[in-house]
Amino acid sequence: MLRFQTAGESHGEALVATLSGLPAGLVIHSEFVNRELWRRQQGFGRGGRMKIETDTAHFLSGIRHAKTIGSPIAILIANRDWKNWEEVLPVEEGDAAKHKAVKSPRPGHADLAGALKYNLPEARYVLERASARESTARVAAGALAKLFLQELGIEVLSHVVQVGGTRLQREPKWDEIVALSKKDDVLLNCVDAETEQRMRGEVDAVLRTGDTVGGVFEVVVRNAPPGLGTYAQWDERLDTKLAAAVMSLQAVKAVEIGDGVMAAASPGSNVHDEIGYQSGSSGYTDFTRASNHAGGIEGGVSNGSDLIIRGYLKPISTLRRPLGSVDFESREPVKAAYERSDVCVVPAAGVAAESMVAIAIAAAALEKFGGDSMLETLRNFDGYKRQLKEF
Ligand code: EPS
Repeated sequence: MLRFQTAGESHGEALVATLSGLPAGLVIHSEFVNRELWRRQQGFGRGGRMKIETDTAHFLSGIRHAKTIGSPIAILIANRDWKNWEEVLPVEEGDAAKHKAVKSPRPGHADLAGALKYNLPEARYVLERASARESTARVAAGALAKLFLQELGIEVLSHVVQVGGTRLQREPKWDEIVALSKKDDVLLNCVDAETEQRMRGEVDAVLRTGDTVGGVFEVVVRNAPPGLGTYAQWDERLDTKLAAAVMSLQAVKAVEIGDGVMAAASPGSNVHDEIGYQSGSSGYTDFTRASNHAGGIEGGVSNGSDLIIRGYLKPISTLRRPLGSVDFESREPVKAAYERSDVCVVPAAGVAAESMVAIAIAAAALEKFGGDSMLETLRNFDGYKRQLKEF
């Protein structure tokens, strides 16, 4: 069973991820993991923090001689900013005068709900854990899930389909999404250069006005075999797992699989993907589809088409021109707290979502194919692929 958790606070010493259940013998390239961490830091509209950090994975356990050994993997990503916060957020009692209280909760952030829940007099500790900085640890773990999936021939990438009111008006090609992931200068991770410039205009506009902007990213899983997940129980459906994985990301307020939103307003004849048959096809099976409105999932089971998952991000809730709030202590009306933040994180959230999707797909693949070593997993997978061809 693949299991994963994270720990760490935005301005604490480090972020940590643990991942257990990967088979032994998987080759780990730390450059790949660090490149994924770098990708999460990119995009037009990131805040000053990204100039401080160069996120780098430090493996503490579970990997020896560049391969997994079947033991739990622990990964540490140091916060460079910690040196500026050591006295503000000490583990020991420290000097209370140095504490930086978050005195008025930001609408949209976890500040108020968290303070009420944990009985905290102000929101500093809430912000520290609720911050999207935590997604760094997810990306480190997700990179390992991606390396596992690559051994099965499965790729997971994302691109941005909307920033504010500007939406990509065409279907992307897989090669375009791959090319985006290889770029060393990331603007808004959109496959269409002209649309990307208009997206940039959306970010520029909110930068000028002290506001923030959200958008939509799309994660594509290429070459997932049919048969992952099952309709047999509600919580074993692949769409259940993918929706939860993506919804769990900070600022995501809706998740869509395939053309889910549009499908609700369309007749069935425009929505369902007609089935064909082509003997000797290069796919997992000789059954083919004329379209992929379903986003690769029918009845909670992958059907062999690309998996398409979209995440809808609200605008970041820390505003330079803050909304109304209430002072925690005086209960008087004040403006919400402001602290350095981003104004647009749609490309970065897409990278974090790739990681969450990769972990969910790796878990579903391991559930189906099992295996304590890569040799065993790949043998089981090959047997299943043969079975599909012989169906
Ligand atoms: C983030 C780091 C944070 C924020 C951001 C995500 O750094 P800092 O708070 O030091 O500027 O920039 O967090 C939020 C947007 C949020 O709302 O909490 C990162 O590494 O992604």
